[in-house]
Amino acid sequence: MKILIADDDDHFRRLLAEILEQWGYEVTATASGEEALVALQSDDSPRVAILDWMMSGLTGIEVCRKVRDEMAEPYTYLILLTSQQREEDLVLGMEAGADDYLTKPLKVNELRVRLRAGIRIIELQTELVEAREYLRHKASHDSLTGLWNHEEIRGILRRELAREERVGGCVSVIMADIDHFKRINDTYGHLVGDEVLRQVAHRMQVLARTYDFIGRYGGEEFMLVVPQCCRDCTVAFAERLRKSISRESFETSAGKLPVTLSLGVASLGAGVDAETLVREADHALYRAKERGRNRVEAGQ
Ligand code: GH3
Ligand code: MG
Repeated sequence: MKILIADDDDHFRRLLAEILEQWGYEVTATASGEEALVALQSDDSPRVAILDWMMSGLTGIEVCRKVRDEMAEPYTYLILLTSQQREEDLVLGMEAGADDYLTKPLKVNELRVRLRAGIRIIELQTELVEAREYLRHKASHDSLTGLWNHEEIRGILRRELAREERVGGCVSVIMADIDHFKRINDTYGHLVGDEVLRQVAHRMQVLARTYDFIGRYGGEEFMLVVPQCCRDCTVAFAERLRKSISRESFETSAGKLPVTLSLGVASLGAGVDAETLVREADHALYRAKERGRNRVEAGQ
């Protein structure tokens, strides 16, 4: 665990660093509030900081305020060091966002237990954030393919349409559906069908730009939201997707299986609502199926 210390008294700073290092902590020692703030705002910053209240320049209390105002996450546990024992000063320190305080001269045993309490809080907070991120991911992604799920991809489309309306330009939608997928399930079983779904998703992800969004719309149907790309550009993209699926058979536990995709493209300017765009893409997909599958069709 990394601990930051900030104290402009060289002797005290060195002493504190030595104690902490003896206890096995990795120490980042800084001699001013400004330096401490930079270190706390850097990537992989220490999650626990011991800040001297009185420093020339930015004081410990000001560092606390700035950290709380400017950095929501990851949470940093802040301990103020003070020789002022007046109660109102402590209240001020805690109100500025400090989690705890220690008074100088330092009592080593007290430092040890207070640090342990702080680290426990940081560890609990890390666990909570991880659990929240896991749930957030689970709620927005399809568990089989890892793509955005139905609700999320629709939400993304609405957001992208609202954004394009502000900045101008167009958002395109591709609806893509695996051809005769039922046959794969019926012939080789549902699990092989799942393998194919996962691999189709993966091949699409490889081709997409980082700002394209791919969702599993349902069953063997996918929806792609393609920002900043109008009709011709999206048709070309859909064509690349189609080829990347049909070009090479899929390696599955039942052997190599050929798979094809039919795609419908809709591309409309600002002011169009999500429903209309999806309906247009759906109609185009339907035409692609009717006209023989393994092809791309586009709306007007
Ligand atoms: P078309 O070319 O007209 O799209 O024919 P299709 O066979 O692909 O379409 P159909 O709608 O008849 O069948 C889709 C099948 O996809 C039926 C359903 O059981 C299967 N399916 C839906 N979700 C999953 C899934 O998560 N895993 C697997 N293995 N199959 C699924
Ligand atoms: Mg299908």
